[in-house]
Amino acid sequence: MNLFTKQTATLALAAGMGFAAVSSAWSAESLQDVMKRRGLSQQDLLAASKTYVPTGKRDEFVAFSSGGQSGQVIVYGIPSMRILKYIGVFTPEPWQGYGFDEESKEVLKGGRIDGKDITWGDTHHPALSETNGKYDGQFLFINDKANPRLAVIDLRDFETKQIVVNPIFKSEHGGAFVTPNTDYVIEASQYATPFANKKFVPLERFNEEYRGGVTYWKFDRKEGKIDVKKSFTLELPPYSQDLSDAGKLASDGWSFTNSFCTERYVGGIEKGRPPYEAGCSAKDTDYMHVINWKKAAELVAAGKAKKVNGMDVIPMDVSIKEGILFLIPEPKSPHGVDVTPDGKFITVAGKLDTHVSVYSFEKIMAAIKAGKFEGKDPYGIPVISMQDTLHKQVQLGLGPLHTQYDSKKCVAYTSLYVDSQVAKWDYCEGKVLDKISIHYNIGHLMTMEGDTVDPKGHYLVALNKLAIDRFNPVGPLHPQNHQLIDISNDKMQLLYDMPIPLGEPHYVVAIDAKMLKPGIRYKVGTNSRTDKPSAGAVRAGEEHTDKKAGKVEVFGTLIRSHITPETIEATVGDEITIHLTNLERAEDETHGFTVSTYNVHASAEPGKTVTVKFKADKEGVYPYYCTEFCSALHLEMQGYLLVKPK
Ligand code: CUK
Ligand code: CUA
Repeated sequence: MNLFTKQTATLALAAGMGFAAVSSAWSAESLQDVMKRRGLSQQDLLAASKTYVPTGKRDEFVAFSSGGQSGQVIVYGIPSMRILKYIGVFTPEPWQGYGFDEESKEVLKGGRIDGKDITWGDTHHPALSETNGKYDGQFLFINDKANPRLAVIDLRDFETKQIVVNPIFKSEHGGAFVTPNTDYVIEASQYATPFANKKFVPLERFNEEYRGGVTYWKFDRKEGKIDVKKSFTLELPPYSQDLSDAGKLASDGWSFTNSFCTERYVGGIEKGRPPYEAGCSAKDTDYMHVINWKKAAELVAAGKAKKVNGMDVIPMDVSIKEGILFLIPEPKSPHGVDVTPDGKFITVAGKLDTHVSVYSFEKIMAAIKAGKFEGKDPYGIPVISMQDTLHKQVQLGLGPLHTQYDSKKCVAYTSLYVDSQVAKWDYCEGKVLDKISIHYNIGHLMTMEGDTVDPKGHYLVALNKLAIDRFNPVGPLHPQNHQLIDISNDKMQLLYDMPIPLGEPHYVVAIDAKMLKPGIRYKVGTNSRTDKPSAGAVRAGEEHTDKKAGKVEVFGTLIRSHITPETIEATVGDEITIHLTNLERAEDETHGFTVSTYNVHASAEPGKTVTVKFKADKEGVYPYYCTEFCSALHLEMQGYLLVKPK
């Protein structure tokens, strides 16, 4: 040990001297020298100084990005755009033991559909929990478009705690968006299917028997879980319902969901019919759905809903009769529907229109109150006229998609997909203020806390669909490009390109970093996925192994640099369960655990108890070890599973 210490000290001294020599040589180089050597302009330098976060310093905002087809969430800092974490959500993620230990398998099990494990997801819209319309830093929700699911992530430890399956839909895109106190998480269906998941209905019966809908998942903040029994769905026509937003302040209690393909077109090129994209964009307008969710919840409480597949569903005729559902035409094949911070206006961007349309909530309410409708849709839902409710229409450019808001009054930003631009505009006066080119083809954009009642301004992130030539080539599948834009001045300034190497992010939300207060250790013996004491936890000195016929159950511990027990004995065919409690209290002292060839892995952060389970189906000797380089004697943190023949 003495020798070890001395040797380390000598090495450190040598390394230190080397470094000192190098750094003094470099410090002779001036800023001008570096600019010349690297070909940087003054503008580049300004951008760099706005994004650079010196070593040891932290970012101002933390962003939670959907991971698209990876089924995960990506966490990064703003303005540095440094990736901080991937959170395993719908897809197993071995670093976190997600899907490889028993605790997380229970979470993934919640996402089973028709008895099948679904081990991927298409995440689109993350939503942070809100209190009084402001982010509170407690929870994150994210949807799975491909399989109609919603996940809850607890921001005390950034772990996925729950996945729920929508029993009414087959796909969903219009979630997750939360109501101002996170009473409900809104999830709208995307592609209409036979109502309530009825098995087979031919496409010829599309208009009559196919349906869409909006689900309001009830969130129980105390439990940190969705309460499926208190959630409900509104049955809607077979339009492709799309993005949604909850009203706030002036419009609290209402929600807005737009739609495309209100043509109710059913394709079939094979049968000589025009393709979907033509049939679904034949009309000049689609419908924004205007829903009184507060009253809908009261109707459910009053027993006016029907139980369908275990969920309360409000039939369309009830919604119409009770006056909680209205439609307003919106130009053409819209995408985003975004309520202004004061809740007074709703911005809709029609992908195939060059305008954004700003609707006045006050005018919508006036029309409803006066019973002034231009007619009904084919299902009898009252249609309020666009003219009666429009505040402004502003011509922005080609392919407007999504809108976010600034801390400055009346200022909004809209993504222009076809033009590859961000437009800054004034929604009160209805005029364009500035435009900036991005690279390339922007989908969503996001400003800091820009969908709350209190946007923070500063930065905007453009979520670009194509990167093309922006990064070093890595094969035909390119990363996506998140571009950071400074919006604190009149003119927008492009600061930074950040490749996203994990799926296609659709939307991202960013919160003031000060609002996040994650824990650094668990109470010793915690099952982190249930937030309850683990039945497998033991304290130091209490480790033991129980053997029953065909079963071996280990109650062990992990602490630098030792796994207790050091050997586990079993007979071929035994079911092995290993519980391990990390006894560490020091920050960042995580131990990992795996057993050779049994496809198990757990990440035990300080205090956590993890469980792996498998069948010892082949005789042999299997090393197990800690998978985190946790100390100088990390490699010695090992043991053997001895599986003897029968
Ligand atoms: S998104 Cu999901 S298709 Cu514009 Cu909200 Cu990308
Ligand atoms: Cu514990 Cu390596």
